[in-house]
Amino acid sequence: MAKKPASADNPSSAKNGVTPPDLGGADVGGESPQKASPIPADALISESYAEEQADGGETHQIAGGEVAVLTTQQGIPVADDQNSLKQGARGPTLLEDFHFREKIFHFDHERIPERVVHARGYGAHGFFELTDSLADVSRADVFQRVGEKTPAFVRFSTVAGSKGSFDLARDVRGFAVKLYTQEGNWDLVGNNIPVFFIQDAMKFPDLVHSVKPEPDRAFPQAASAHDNFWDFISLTPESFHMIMWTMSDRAIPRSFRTMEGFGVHTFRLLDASGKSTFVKFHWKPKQGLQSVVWNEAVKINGADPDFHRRDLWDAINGGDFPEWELGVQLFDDAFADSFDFDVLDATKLIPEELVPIRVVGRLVLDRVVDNFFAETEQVAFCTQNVPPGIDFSNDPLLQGRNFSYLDTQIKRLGGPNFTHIPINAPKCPVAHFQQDGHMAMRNPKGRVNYEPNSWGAAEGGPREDRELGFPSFVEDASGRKQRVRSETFADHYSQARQFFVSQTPIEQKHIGDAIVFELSKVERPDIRSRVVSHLLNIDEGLAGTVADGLALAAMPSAAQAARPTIADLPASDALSIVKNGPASFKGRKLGILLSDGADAGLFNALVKEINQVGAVYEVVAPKIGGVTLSDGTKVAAKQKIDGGPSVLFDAVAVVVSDEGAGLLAGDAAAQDFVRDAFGHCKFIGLTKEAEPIFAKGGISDLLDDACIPLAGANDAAAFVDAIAALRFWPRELKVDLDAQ
Ligand code: HDE
Repeated sequence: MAKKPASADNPSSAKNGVTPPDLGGADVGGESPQKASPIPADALISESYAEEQADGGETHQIAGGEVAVLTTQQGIPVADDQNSLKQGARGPTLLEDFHFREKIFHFDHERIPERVVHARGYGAHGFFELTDSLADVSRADVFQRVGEKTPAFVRFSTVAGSKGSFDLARDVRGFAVKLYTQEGNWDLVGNNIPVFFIQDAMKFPDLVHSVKPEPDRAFPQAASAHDNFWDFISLTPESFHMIMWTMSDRAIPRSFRTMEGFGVHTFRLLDASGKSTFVKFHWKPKQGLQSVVWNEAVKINGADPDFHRRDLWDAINGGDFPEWELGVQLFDDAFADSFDFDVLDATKLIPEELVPIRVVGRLVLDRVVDNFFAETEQVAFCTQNVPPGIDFSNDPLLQGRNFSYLDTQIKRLGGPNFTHIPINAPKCPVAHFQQDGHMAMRNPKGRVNYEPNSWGAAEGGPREDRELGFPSFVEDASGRKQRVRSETFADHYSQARQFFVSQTPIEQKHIGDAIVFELSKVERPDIRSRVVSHLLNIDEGLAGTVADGLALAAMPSAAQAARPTIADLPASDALSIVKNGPASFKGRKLGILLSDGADAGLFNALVKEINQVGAVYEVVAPKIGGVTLSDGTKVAAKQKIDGGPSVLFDAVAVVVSDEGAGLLAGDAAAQDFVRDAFGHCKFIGLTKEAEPIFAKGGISDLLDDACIPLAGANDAAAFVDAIAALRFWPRELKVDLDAQ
């Protein structure tokens, strides 16, 4: 008996707990369901498993085509997935119901421990292409042949928040890259900030405990604005360079696509002779740097907590593949010895002006994951994964990380065989004698599982190779065994100051605002004051702004500094976001607020211009069904006005009719739309009919050069040109209390 199709009048889901008559148990063991072309098994289960199973699946017909027959994990076809097995219709559930028990058992075990830090993340596939050979300094295969592409997987993340937290926390972003090279996996587990809070891995648990929700109350989530964090920071002067970065707009990026990435530590490159060159790795976004503003970030977190992951998903699926250049700063011992700071100290960077960046490749993300859990959640980065030709330095933070990552993966992924999971498996040959353990998928074959052995080439298995194998840099190591921090790590403020003076005035203002915001959430005045005492060693103006913003009772004296601040380190343009913004609106999003009767010519011209620069737009309207334009054409909306606030867009245009404006002017969401766009210094295009909305929003008297009149189709091109600037910063001085 062939299976009957499930359809509306023959549903497989029984109401009232009654077994559906057409899917009774008797069918299961009966005539085999119709076999046809292999089912798309990989749509249901993991790739390798799918391959093995591809021929074995059974199918049956439902309205719309053939589908796979639901099975248990053991492959037993399931007759009824709606009702558990009972003794009588109203009787107890029976233990015998293996399908029910397996289903619930598996569900109960769906979660794995989230990452202790960087729990919230989002990944994508792509490739790395070498554009300039590094063969002169590194034997690494990945750096030899210009034009060659190496598969890549990248996971971006926030640090402090849980897996389900919002994307726009003020936080460092992880920028972890796995390159599946022909000599094994290379994991460059970096951040979007080139320095770190601490110098010695010993302090990492304390740092992380301090920033996470406080242990008694379990809040605040994904926020550093609380006593414990600032208490720790105020007692850890080495963190102040990093604090300048995390209080800057770097910590609230517009998109993963608009962030830089940094390897942070000094690594080594080794050539074939074993000669070492120090290296710092940089990822430079082709999209230009861009961030949001804090008030906007807070609102985005409510409007779209998935703002960053959605942005990446949409960009890649829309064919706008994000791209970064890989840059290296190369230097030798002589430079390291002459540099003002220790190159092993992860709280310091090397200004690009001092050691220029050599661009050697590009990273392109062109494929989203098939399954979030299988790939993004299970991906396991380890700083110790480096191929021959790349090596570690003695940075004590890096040395500590090399222990931590492997250790954490064993806990998180449940055993030593996580490299068998496809996302973690190298794409080059793997041969060793390691075996067994939880979830072993591919044990070595044959009789021999040890080495040395005398079974000969065919049976004896793999052998070490002094030529091809991983060489560690050969160096002298001596010194007293002691717990100590090197004297060369002692300058904590000079580069913090250098970062601050390298910012444009608006960026400096944002740093001050952010510190005031954070410390205003700190309950203990002594902690607030202690932070200011450190700021005095960085920039007196900044310390004054913060003291004033907090209404501090008295200015503290400057914190005792282990080394006096070097006040005249030259400003570095590379450290500013504003100085490294995009040249066009490409990859950005315009929000167009439309009403019935809106000017069709203008709307169409805007769409044309936006498409031409490679940007996207979304229509926001009073109703999701859309609007009818002046020429009678209908346009569907992407967002209903109260679900599409202007914080979701890089710029907005308000294109409405008189009648539409009359309706919208009284609506709080529409008022917020224009008021927020204005408050966040965005460019705004507006038809003259839109005026009542701005009046009710209370901003019609404030309109400035970045509020651009749109009289008709002819104004569209100039508007789209103007919005390339992304923000009109002079406005902030007028709309922000902190600027008064
Ligand atoms: Fe990490 N870090 N980290 N970290 N880190 C982890 O590994 C650790 C540090 C970074 O998308 C953990 O798999 C120690 C610096 C990223 O999966 C853990 C120290 C930098 C990611 C861990 C540091 C990073 C992590 C948690 C101080 C920038 C996410 C889960 C010595 C260069 C990778 C995991 C992903 C994740 C330890 C400091 C970047 C616990 C001990 C500095 C991007 O192993």
